[in-house]
Amino acid sequence: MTTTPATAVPVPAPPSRRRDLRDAPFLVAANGGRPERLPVWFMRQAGRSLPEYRELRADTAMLQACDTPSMIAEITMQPVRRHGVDAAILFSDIVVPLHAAGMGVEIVRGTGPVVEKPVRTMADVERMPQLLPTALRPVAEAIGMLLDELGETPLIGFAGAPFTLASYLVEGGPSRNHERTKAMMRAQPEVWHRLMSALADITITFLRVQVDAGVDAIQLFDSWAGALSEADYRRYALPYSARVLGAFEDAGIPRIHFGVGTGELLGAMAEAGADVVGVDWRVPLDEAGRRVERAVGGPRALQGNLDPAVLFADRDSIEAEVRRIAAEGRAAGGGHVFNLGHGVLPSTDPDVLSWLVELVHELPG
Ligand code: 1CP
Repeated sequence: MTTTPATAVPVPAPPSRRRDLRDAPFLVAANGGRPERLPVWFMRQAGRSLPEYRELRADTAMLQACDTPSMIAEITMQPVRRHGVDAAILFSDIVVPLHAAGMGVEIVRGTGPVVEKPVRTMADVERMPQLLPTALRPVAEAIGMLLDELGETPLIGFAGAPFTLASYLVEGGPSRNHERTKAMMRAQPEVWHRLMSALADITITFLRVQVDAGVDAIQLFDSWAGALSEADYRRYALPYSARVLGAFEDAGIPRIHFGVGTGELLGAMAEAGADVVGVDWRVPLDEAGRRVERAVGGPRALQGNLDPAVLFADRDSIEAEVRRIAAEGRAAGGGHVFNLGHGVLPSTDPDVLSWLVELVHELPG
């Protein structure tokens, strides 16, 4: 480690240390190509189901772990070592940039993000702090450590999309129906648009720090966008996700755009500026490919889409699903990155995940 002497002169950002991994199967597929073997990684592969994660996190609060470079790097590496997945995803959370900006947010075990003072009025939005890139130094430092450790395995950076972040801020925590959020869109549209604009800025800063530090791809998680009709998505959410994705159009790395229950939104989410469209288990990949192609006039790579609950079935049933999804992914015509349709469920047997990686690797990309 080198130390930098204190100086009054602004120090320019170091040049990105991004590695040249263009032949890595994950990046070939994400860029629309056909690698020799089908690449696979799992949303929420870091943490959750791994005993080594639970042990490491036993005495450390989630956001504290996300603020500690050595912990970020170690937890990011755990599923790569154990399962041999084709990509690592940075260990962090979608609320980390809100916390780093100084908003009162905690991640409560067994619940998820909880916001101290929900954002519900124009005054609340105007009080929102800006996010300074320097507040994310631990994230940049962890990425630097990971680039050394990962070898040929690409690293995915991520952020929550403005709509999904807004839902946590407006509701004050996880929500089934997003009722206050949807009420704000219609009843206080000027507050809504100011909030979404502020969240797009925060999201761009969070991703910019990760891209400058050298991540090989980014994923925008709009986990709860599926709660919106297409018309509402286009009016109230898409412009802000498009602003975020557009900011990285020339970054030279694939941009993955994912949501849950977004079968009706796949075309609109591709239009927002995705190189890879994430698909949950409700729509077969060949049909998802048709919806995306109709919207943007050409194929896009797809990521997905095994139902995470299928991993609790017997191995023959899992294998049948994997082969069906691989065939549908090939039929879709763009690249295919194998993944689950949503995150790994916490009680998933890690040995099943390792076996699944071996199985997917036997299939052509
Ligand atoms: O693979 C990984 O685990 C990488 C790290 C990661 C990612 C990509 C975490 C760690 N969180 C996320 C994204 C995230 N966080 C999303 C988008 C992805 C998705 O839809 O699953 C969302 C919606 C959150 C918000 C969040 N954070 C929830 C969901 C709550 C709800 O509204 O249902 C929860 C439970 C958390 C806490 C959290 N984040 C990550 C972990 C490992 C945990 C559990 C913390 C613990 O161990 O107590």
